Amino acid sequence: MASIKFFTLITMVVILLPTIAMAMEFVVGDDNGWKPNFDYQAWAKDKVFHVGDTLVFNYQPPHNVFKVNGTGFKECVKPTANDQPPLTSGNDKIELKTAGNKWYICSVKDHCAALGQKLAINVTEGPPAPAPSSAVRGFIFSGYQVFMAAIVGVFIAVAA
Ligand SMILES: *[C@@H]1O[C@H](CO)[C@@H](O)[C@H](O)[C@H]1NC(C)=O
Ligand SMILES: *[C@@H]1O[C@H](CO)[C@@H](O)[C@H](O)[C@H]1NC(C)=O
Ligand SMILES: [Cu+2]
Repeated sequence: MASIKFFTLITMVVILLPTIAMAMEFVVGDDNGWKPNFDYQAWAKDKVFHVGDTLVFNYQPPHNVFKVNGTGFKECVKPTANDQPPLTSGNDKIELKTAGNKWYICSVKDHCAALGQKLAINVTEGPPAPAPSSAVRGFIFSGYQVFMAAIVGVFIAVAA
């Protein structure tokens, strides 16, 4: 009964898709990209960033992206050591791996200090709302997934 196996496979994909989709990709500034004279605090204000999400910085050189600490953000000072080079690709993706506050600046001229090319976000633990009905070893099962799994179970029971 290859068709049952195929159906089951497809259904499993449908079940798991929301899990994959839960990791969000945030394009910083949306269509404005990463540039001077844009209010990134306003952009970030109504967004919730979770561990596992990704920030995408789109820009034209010579802008860049330095990850800094709170002091570096406030004073627009890039890291002194060469061990933390800036991102310069113009399409930089940064995965948010830990919770807490993260700060990013452009170090070119006065873009950060005078022109607001700086971003501060607060990354929160855990999956986005709605809260999962159960969590198993880091795998999150939403009510939707439990529902779909139940349907597959019934189908297999009937087909067997
Ligand atoms: C912030 O970063 C700067 C530059 O990398 C460093 O010198 C400073 O010690 C850091 N401050 C804190 C509080 O970590
Ligand atoms: C960051 O978010 C966490 C969880 O929502 C909160 O407890 C914490 O106070 C926030 N930190 C700042 C500096 O806003
Ligand atoms: Cu810049």
